[in-house]
Amino acid sequence: MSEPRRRSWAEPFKIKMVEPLKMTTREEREAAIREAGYNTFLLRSEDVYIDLLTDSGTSAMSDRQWAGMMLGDEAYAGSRNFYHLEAAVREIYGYKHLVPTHQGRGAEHLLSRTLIKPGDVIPGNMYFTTTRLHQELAGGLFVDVIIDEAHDPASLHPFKGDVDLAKLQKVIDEVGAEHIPYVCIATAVNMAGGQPISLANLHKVRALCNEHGIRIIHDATRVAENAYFIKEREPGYADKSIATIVLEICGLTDGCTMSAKKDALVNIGGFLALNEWKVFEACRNLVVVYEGLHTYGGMAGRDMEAVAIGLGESVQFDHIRARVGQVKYLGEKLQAYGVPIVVPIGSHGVFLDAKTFLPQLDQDLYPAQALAAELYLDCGVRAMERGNVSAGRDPKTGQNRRPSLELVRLTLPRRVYTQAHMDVVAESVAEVYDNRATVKGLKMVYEPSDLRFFQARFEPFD
Ligand code: P71
Repeated sequence: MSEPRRRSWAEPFKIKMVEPLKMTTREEREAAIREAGYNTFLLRSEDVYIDLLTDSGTSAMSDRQWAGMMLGDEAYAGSRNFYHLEAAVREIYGYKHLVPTHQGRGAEHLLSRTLIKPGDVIPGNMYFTTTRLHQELAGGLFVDVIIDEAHDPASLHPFKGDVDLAKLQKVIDEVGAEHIPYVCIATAVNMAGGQPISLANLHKVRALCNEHGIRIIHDATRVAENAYFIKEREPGYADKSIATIVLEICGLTDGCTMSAKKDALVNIGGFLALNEWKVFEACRNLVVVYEGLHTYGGMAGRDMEAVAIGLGESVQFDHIRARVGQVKYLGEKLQAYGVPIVVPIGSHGVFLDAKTFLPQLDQDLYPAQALAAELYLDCGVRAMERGNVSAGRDPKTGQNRRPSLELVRLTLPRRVYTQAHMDVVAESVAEVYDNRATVKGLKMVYEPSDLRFFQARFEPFD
């Protein structure tokens, strides 16, 4: 049977269960954001209409995943779901050994403690908040080796996740390969705006690391989304399947940390996967200290089953096309209105360029934080700050890092919202854009010492 003729894509699923949304009044939202210290992380989800805080753990599971939840083998040791997950990781990513963890940062913790010695340097294609913190807690120093274009929201480079090989070579020359336990390579680089790394670049990174005997550890959190962009944009890959591309990416690296809450379409879960037996053995020793027995690592049996099934769904072409397609739909609506966003439009969300959006605000008045609060006030859309608050303070100088990218992320959960929701979001952003001259900055009145963006509190700056 031939496929029905189709001019545009549509969601490759229909909806079987719904969750009603609550709408609020402007007065209610004013009270809620004040109460939350102008930090969208501190809002109650009940006070949010369309929740674009994150795509992490917020996706809708499929009927097959829910059925898998009923097959949970909740034995303390040797759960059948662990073996299923191990087989899925071997088949879909190609890594040999699996250490389950409760979520991505659990894997980062075990890996950092195992491989990093005080004084070590970890080059990477842009920082991620939890990843860098675990590297620092283990005594390491993160060094950014992503191409310059990644720091420019307006650059149209198709692979803004690429590594600048000259920067990487310089780090190796300066500190010596023996002080680099691994190079950290993220796919669909989150903080750059969901920007992919090309396979051509990753092959070169591999060759350089081979020359110096340095490992590559892959942050595989959004590897399927990266693979979709490779299929779309990289010469020679148009006819390859997402699954084949994912295997090629993973095959160029020595192991991965994974937050299964993103690509793998579950509400909780993660893992570490490694090819080297010795590193695996060391991490497996630590997992029982910090997470749980090595055959569940903090997950219930049912959760491991849902991850195993979700990994398979993540590499289906129709799924990933609709997922990235929905992000593109929202991004193009905003572009048509002239709203400054990070280009090319990324994989998991649309990133508003708050510096250009609110040029009247100095970066220490936290323009992205202020813009996220303003968006919530307009119609109850919740976004996330990804700028000066997220970047934190430089441990040496104690000053705000004032990163080049000062962004507000409108992140799309997978399989959760419809095109009509995207239209509402676009209208709300446009409304705030029309009134941008009236938006004021914020001052931080409470600052936690670690990952301050989660719990920091602000007041309007007059
Ligand atoms: C996201 C998250 C969740 C999050 C984490 C920290 C601050 C704000 C939001 C989590 C990731 C990620 C990458 C590339 C590792 C983790 C940690 N992202 N690597 O984007 O995107 O995983 O949350 O499961 O511990 O909202 P974890």
